[in-house]
Amino acid sequence: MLGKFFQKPSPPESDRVPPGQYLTNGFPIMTYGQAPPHLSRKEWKLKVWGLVPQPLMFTWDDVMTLPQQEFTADFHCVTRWSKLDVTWKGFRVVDLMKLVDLDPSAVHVMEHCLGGYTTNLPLADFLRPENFFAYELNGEPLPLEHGGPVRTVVPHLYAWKSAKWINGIEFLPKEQSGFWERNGYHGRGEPWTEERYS
Ligand SMILES: Nc1nc2c(c(=O)[nH]1)N[C@H]1C(S)=C(S)[C@@H](COP(=O)(O)O)O[C@H]1N2
Ligand SMILES: [Mo]
Repeated sequence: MLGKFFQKPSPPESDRVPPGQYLTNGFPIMTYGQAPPHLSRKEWKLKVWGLVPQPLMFTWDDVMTLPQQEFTADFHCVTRWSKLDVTWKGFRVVDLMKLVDLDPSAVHVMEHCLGGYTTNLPLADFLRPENFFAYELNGEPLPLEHGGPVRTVVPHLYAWKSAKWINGIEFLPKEQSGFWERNGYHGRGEPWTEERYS
């Protein structure tokens, strides 16, 4: 898929592009199946369950009490396109986690999405300070096809770990596989070491 939209990285960008990846200026939409029905911000809810004292439910108003900020992150899809410097706005995973009394036996996380998509990652990868729940893209409300109203952005792993239409976080005592992970993708998905497939 080389040509107008996909370019070989040239210095100084090349040191930001993981091996086997090509740069794109567009922002391709990668959805397995169809986007779920549109949810307004007021309709959106985030459930947190698993290794917590009791399940929690966060609303839009709840998460708006957290610090909000714009952030810029590179985005690497395992199908070999990368997009540098995507501008989002949201709140940090670690700030939401200050409201969660996590059991020390939790070692793994499942992200659940409206529509049924799931993706898993180790707790330490989930708790990285650069991970966000995002609700704006380039200064506009996050479009439905990119995961609006709210998605996760986990910049240091391949983008299938950045869950669109996020509506649940489950804390687990051991690794469980999400949708693509059950279908051959890697449990962790680190782009610099090309953890593409298991
Ligand atoms: N709910 C959900 N989240 C998802 C996906 C999906 O199909 N459903 N695709 C993943 C993949 S493979 C990629 S590359 C990114 C793509 O995000 P984008 O469509 O905003 O570019 O979303 C990830 N999150
Ligand atoms: Mo992807």
